[in-house]
Amino acid sequence: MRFATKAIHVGEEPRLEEEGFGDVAVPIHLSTTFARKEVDRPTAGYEYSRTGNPTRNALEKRLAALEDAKFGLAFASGLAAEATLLLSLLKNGDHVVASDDLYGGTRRLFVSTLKNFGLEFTFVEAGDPDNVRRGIKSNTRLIWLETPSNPLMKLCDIREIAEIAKEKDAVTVVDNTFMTPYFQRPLKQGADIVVHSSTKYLNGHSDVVGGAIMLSDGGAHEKVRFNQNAIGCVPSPFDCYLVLRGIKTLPIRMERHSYNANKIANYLESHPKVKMVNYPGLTAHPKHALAKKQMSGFGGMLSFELADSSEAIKAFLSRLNIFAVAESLGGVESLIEQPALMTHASIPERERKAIGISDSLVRISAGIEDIEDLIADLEQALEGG
Ligand code: P1T
Repeated sequence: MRFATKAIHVGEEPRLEEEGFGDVAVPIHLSTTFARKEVDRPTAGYEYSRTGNPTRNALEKRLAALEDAKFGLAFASGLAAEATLLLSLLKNGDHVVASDDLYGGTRRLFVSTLKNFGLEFTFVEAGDPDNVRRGIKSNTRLIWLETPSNPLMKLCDIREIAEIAKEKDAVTVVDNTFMTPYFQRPLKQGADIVVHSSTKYLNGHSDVVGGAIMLSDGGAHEKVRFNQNAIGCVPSPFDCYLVLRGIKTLPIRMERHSYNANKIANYLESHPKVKMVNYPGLTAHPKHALAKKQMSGFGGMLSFELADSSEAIKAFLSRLNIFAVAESLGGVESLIEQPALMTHASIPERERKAIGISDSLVRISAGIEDIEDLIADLEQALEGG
């Protein structure tokens, strides 16, 4: 089965026999518990909804299929997935090498929460695989990559870094939120585990907070599955239904997000008030060649720096009519934000500057509206004042 077919059908096959009604859309199983005929035999394998739920099960099958993984697991948020994963695979004293440019909340989880449990983190500019190699220590168990990164759209070579990790017996995890499996398949390139904030493109309509893990190693899956239940950061059946519904249109949405982002990036690149644009689809992007090799599209995210003062940037943002000034990304509506003040404000200023996130950086999540309207909105906001 190809991608768009899987996105619609896997996990949601109509049940025509037994007790089935032939539903073509998965039922939302709200029941928190499941009665059994015999005390030692859960009905159809279901006991309690934190442990397993039929609607979540349908979503988990779909998630696995999209990344060509053996297993998929759904969580209550992207960060819940990340925390559960690291607490499942690592123990006190283990070390992680992570790319330096990460979603601010991921970095906060690592340095403010998980550090207190004896996990160590080293952040490196992973665009150069030698930096990853140099970051590895005798206790390194895991490499964490975000490519393209949030918010600077930096890329790293998954294949090359996964090989370095394998030499050292470390697991490679890729946060594939920005590209989605439609444009990038980290597992095919040697990574061991993929994580997602399904809040973003997978759901695609800015009405669910969710997370996902996809992997093929049975041992690792068992540990994460155990802690999905033991820690309990599970999504509601209604949220699972919404993500399943959102995924059905992922391929056509991603094409349009990418088309619009490409047009916006080109428009901004030639605007005199714009100092620089970060978008992997631009030939000026330092990793454009890697982007063409590693991804099958360039995605809907971009960031840029304005030459203006922070007051002027504030005024520019307030003049926008169609773009909403908001955190998050990956929904059908276009969003714009200033990472230093919003999504990445939890990173101390000195570290933020060292990574390259300047106060004048602006990030766009291109929606799927008509591109003429989006460019016109940016144009009037840039020209105004
Ligand atoms: O928000 P949550 O579903 O918990 O996902 C966290 C997360 C993980 N990984 C990436 C790449 C992300 O972008 C996010 C969340 N990001 C935003 C809210 C944002 O505006 O960037």
